Amino acid sequence: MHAWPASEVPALPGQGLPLRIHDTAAGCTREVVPQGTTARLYVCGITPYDATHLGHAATYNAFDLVQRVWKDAGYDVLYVQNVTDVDDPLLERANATGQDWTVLAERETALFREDMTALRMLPPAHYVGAVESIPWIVPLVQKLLVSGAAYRLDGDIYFSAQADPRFGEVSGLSHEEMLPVFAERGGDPERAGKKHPLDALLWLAARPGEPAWDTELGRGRPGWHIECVAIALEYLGMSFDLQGGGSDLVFPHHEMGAAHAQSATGTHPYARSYVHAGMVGLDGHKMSKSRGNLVFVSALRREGVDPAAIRLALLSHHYRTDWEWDKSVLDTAVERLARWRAAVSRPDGPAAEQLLAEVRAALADDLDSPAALAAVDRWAARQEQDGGQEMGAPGLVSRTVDALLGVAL
Ligand code: 5CA
Ligand code: ZN
Repeated sequence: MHAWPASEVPALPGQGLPLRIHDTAAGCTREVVPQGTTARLYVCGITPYDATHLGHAATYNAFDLVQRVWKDAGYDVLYVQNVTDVDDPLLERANATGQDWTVLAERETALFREDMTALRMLPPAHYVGAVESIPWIVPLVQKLLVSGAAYRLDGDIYFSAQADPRFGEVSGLSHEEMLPVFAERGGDPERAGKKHPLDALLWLAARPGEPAWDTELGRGRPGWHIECVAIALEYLGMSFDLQGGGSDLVFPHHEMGAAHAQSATGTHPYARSYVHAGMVGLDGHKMSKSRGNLVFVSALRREGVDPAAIRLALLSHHYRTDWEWDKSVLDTAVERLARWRAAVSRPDGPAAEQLLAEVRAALADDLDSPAALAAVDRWAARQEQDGGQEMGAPGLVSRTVDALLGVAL
């Protein structure tokens, strides 16, 4: 499917710094140096049964910063994102509301594109639906069946968690710790007949009233984790640089994805780093479609909130922290945006080279966007207090904020 239009990334003088980022699997912050001139990035996309909320937007903002830092450091970025356009939650919502599941998925995906465009998130080069990826999923599952890493159970096909000796290395969880999380996040540890409670579905045999495809695996539909693996392997190959998503995807999704891919190819690692954004909450709970405590990007836009202010609100928190959305976060961002716009609306100002260096250093240091905002705040305060004589400095500030933070002043 098609992605959304790319906003220009202004050129900046000099070159950015290598990215240091927290890798969940390594359990520490370290340099992720892309191999060659193209950095390969996979970020898990939405399940399109409801509109983009601020939690989604915060997660995509984090990986947008990754792209911007890499580009600034001179890399091309090959970015791939999926859309889980067939899965249990989508089918359940379509059923509950009497809508056709394809219409629901298309409508919410279109809204997501609009939100991403408004927020100036750089689009993926390949934006791929689960349905579109079935032709790659089938041979992958066949391969796992042949090697004994997958098995059939009443028409369904399961991945054998024991097949990958590295299973557990992404999340660092023990099997005991995994079990309750697996049950909570779409797994079925209790199902009778499985070889191991942590085995995950690769393929679901057709169920009455549900969509299904006729394939060499039988009539059915794909499981969740294998969808991302098939898409990532198709466009990026093994050992791509960074697998991203929110922290709720560490287990089982990214753990299972790594195990599926490593077992299917006999090589490792699936990704060279696994990076996770914290959860955004509202009223004391993680913002989630199932709980319904959501603030939608599209609703804020409809109320007339400037998308640049929404983006600044997201940037005011470090991507790895869990944080709570409330009105004051947005109020502060609206006020900051106005201050910054006033500060760049003059032909001259305090020299901006140091600011550029500070923003670069902040983002290269595990995407420290609050530190980057503080640097721009300091420049804006100097401009406000005693101004400066350097012609063109506000232009450089404006390009810095646009290229590295995705905010157009
Ligand atoms: N389609 C799958 C991934 S393959 C999925 O998790 N879809 S989702 O719509 O539920 O979430 C999309 C992305 O937003 C995921 O990276 C998820 O981790 C992230 N996300 C979901 N809720 C929040 C939240 N409250 N705060 C931050 N990120 C969130
Ligand atoms: Zn995914």
